[in-house]
Amino acid sequence: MSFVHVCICISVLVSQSLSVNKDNFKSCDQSGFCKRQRNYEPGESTYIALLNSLKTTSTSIELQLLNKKNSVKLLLQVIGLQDNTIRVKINELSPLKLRYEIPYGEVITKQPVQQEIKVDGSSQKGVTFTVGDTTGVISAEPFRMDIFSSNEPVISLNARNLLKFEHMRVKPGWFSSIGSGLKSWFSQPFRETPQPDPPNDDHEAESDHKEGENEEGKEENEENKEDEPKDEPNMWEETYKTFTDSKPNGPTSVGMDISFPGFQFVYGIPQHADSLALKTTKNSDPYRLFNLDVFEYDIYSPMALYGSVPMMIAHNEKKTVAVFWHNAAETWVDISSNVADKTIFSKVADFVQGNNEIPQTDTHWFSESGIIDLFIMMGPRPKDVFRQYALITGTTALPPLFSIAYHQCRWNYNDEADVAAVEENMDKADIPFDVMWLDIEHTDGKRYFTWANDKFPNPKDMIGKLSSKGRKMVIIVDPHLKKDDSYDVYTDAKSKGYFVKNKDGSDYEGWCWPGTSAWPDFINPDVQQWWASKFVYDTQPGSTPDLFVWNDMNEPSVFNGPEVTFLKDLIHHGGVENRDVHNIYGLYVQKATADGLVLRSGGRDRPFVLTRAFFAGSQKYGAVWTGDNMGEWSHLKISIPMILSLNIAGITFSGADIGGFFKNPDAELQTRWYQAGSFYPFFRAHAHLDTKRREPYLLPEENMKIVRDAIRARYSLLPYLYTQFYLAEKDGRPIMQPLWVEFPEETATFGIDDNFLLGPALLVRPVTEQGATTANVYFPGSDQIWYDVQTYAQFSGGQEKNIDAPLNKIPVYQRGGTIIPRKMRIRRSATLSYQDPFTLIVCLDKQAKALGHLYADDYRSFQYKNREYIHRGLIFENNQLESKNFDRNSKYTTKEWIEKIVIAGFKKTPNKIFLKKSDGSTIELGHSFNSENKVLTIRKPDVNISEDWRITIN
Ligand code: NBV
Repeated sequence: MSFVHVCICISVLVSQSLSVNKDNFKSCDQSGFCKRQRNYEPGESTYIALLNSLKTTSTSIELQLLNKKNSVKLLLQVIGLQDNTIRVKINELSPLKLRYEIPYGEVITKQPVQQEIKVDGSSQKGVTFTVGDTTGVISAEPFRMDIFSSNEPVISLNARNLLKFEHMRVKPGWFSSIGSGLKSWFSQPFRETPQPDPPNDDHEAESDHKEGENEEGKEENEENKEDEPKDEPNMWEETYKTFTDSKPNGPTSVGMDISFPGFQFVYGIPQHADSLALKTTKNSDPYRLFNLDVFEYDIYSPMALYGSVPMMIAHNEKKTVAVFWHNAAETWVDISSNVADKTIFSKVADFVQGNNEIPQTDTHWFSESGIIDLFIMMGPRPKDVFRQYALITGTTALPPLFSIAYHQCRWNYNDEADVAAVEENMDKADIPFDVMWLDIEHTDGKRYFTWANDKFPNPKDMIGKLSSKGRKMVIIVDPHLKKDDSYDVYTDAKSKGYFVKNKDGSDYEGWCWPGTSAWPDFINPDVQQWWASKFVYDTQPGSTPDLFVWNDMNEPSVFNGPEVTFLKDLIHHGGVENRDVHNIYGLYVQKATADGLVLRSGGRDRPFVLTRAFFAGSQKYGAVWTGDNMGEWSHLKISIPMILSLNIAGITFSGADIGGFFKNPDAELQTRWYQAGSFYPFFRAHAHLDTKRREPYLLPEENMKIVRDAIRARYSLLPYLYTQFYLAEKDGRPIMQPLWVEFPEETATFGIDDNFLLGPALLVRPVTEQGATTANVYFPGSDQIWYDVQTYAQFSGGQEKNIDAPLNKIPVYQRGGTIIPRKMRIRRSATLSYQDPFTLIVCLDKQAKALGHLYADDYRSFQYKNREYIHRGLIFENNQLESKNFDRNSKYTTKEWIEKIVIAGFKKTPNKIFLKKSDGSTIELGHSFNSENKVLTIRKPDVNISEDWRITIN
């Protein structure tokens, strides 16, 4: 099939039936290791822990695990980490060849700080240990590990005996056919046997790997050849459709069960188009984590999508724990539960019989290669788990302010005149926006870092015009480079040997948008630097400080590859197979791009890069979106759990294409989508090349006005959102949050994923049903008051209520007890509002108190890391509102001031209101009081936001 054919097929598909072609993607049964691992039923356990091999340091425990069937030994390491976290590594004791481990740097920035682990006792039965508040028991025979929090078991490893390590071995028949010289060479390890992480204190780890032990391991392997698992098809070579994976290392998968006793709900492991609460996979494939470009993806499906975060949270009313499976190979996760599958009748029967079985969720994880490297985060509450995970993989980098405003995108804006016309029309319709986007058609023949000169002859002038209104431009830069000897980016990479290689060492070539293409090997740090250097102003044509980047197709997507991606036996830097690093390729593309944007400003300005493919840790490098969704109501609805799932797995700066990428949404759907999207952390409208134009000013007037209001409301909220991003950078908390994050004890919230919280203070229930004029809103917290953000009408927490929601209404509520900073003067772009004054919205709780944060800086550079920011604490109690410096280290000055304060839930008519400033002066302030809705408005305090002040209401 030619490239033209591929394109035709794609556009035919766009106009015809829209649903994924499942034949293009493997089911578990079609994946050799998935099938083997999933069908594995060990009956009696295969592994025992050899207690006489116990070694300890002040921060780690080591034990050998013996596979009784084939005598292959594994090395178990349990490492205590700071903040109630435990790392469990299982690797082959003496692998024939070093198994891949993700290096410190991009996923996990550096070796996590270790914490003391105390061995409390060891007997014939096993070993007990303590790390911080956590107790663990390693049972020897059969091997299992149980983790307790306050004496209750919360996580068990291998409780179902599904630990299975396909140890590296010599291909059957091959060993006996080679000469003795080769045989002895082969019995040496290819590289050094992996060593445990060194402890980060003075105690030296005793080396476990004594001389000769590798030999011994090999001998065991050889001696026990008969006990090797039977050679099944797909172990040494695997064919899928017309593609053959040569599998030079044979079967190397690793798998283990992880149970969560006491937990009925588990969440996480994005990216899947599914509900937030994960389902049992009894009647489906396991959830798959393998970065893929899935054309027209199905919803409510465990199929893999563009990115992978192998992190899962288990939550109940008392505890929250999480696990992070640190492995970048293709991974599948099976979920079963002892309650979720029960019908209402069996639950009633349980009740009648007094069978109060403790709920439990069992999961089974398996990856095609690498090692088991599991981080166990002990919570005990959601915010603790987010912090613990952030200590491992990092937090979302504080984005520049413009990037959390509204983005106008389409495949494609045709030329400079088109860009100018869209901008003009947006201005005429008075709809603010900050960023214009250009898709692949802006390039010269899909050669990234070039411009189609006929359509975009003066990119710098075009960007300059946008800049004059404070706006920016984003262009797409995909990682496939057109094979063309006159294309300097391609020839440069080629001459440097920077492309991903075939197994024979030649450059890999595949098809993508430009035709035959090659892919820079982003796993190589030199390639990352080389790529970054392409964004330097002198190098990147048409670039200015207001030009930012979008990385698409970085799973990577290869039109003629197996499952539309790389072959697994392609070779990366250091001889590593794609099999080992597949899920981190996209992360490195985004990282290298972000590095480039930082480099071009000499380290001064914050980058903005949107990526489609991602992995754990991608939050450090920019934003993520949910790819090619459809302009259908069901896709609007699923966008909420998809973004929630990304948020709880650390990828907080995320959103979905407003309007849906494929198809032509009608005006109602577009309107409702803008309303929902105005609360996504990343807010961008986008559409496929073949769709009708749908910039918001093209909507029928009534809809246009509603959409304009939604976008303008987003702009008024930017100070609050920006403050939330700042706080998220500090402690890893999600921005878009499931209700249970703030109300962890409220069981009714555990299954809710159509209401969410934006930060801690706003409850949002977007309308996602066609024709709906009401919506069921769940108001969490029986002691809470919620205020409608438009009317200040009050609703008590702890109830679900059907609310009127005609087309112009977004059910959004501010929580009593919170203070939100807003900017009410809406300009053409957020950049133009840098110096504008704030309005504080104070919503009182039942005790007539409220708290809030206000964060401000220059909104674009890294200077905030040099203390140039303002972080105020806003406190309302005893009828006084006070602004206190939250951070004495900060030293930023600004012209921004406070022009208005709204206090909702104020019970009595105020008499006089005074403002006391930091210089000691006191002035009386004007005010008005609405006794009907209990809203007090204080006018013009006119205080600079960096000052201390206090307002007293008499
Ligand atoms: O670059 C074209 C599109 C892009 O608009 C979209 O957002 C990406 O997800 N891209 C995919 C490639 C073509 C998809 C059919």
